Amino acid sequence: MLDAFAKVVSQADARGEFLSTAQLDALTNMVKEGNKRLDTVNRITSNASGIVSEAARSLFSEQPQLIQPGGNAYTSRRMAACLRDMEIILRYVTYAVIAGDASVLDDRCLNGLRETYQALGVPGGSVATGVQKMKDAAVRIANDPAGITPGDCSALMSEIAGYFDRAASAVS
Ligand code: PEB
Repeated sequence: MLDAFAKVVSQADARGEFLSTAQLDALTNMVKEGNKRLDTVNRITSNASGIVSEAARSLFSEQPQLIQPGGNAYTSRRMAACLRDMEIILRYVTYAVIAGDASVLDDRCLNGLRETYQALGVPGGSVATGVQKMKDAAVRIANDPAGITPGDCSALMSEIAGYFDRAASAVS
């Protein structure tokens, strides 16, 4: 598991070189813009259950077969497992955002997840749709200009969207 700092250290060490100017510039920018990252993680974290339930409600209204008899979210046990899975994925996305690096998401959440769903008979494409819906909700909440110092958060928002996309393509 790496963060943005450990990542460049390991890359530089693998080449036996000092940190490059480009690497230092990228980290300088990350520090300078750090409050945006912290605020974003704070907002997503404190709205996590709303993000999960909004996304799940929308998924089940688009794919009602999931909650009908025989569906993969039918019975409270499977519904609970589904909501829990979405929450786990969202939690690892927040870890990746704070770290500024996807490796924690890859190593501890996504690795082997597609195979797990295949073995369980859970439709990965539907999980991916749920993840995309969490992305929309999370970016909307994180990018809301209300009640915060206004600024350009576009780069951070596309980084965040990238972590959700990574999760969605890992399961579909
Ligand atoms: C992954 N999900 C399930 C299981 C595991 C995971 C390991 C099997 C064990 C269990 O039921 O607890 N666990 C989960 C995860 C990590 C982890 C992401 C990462 C660290 O440790 N059903 C649907 C939707 C979808 C869904 C499409 C979006 O209709 C999910 C939610 N996951 C789902 C369901 C089950 C499951 C298990 C329904 C239960 C399957 C079953 O027992 O029939």
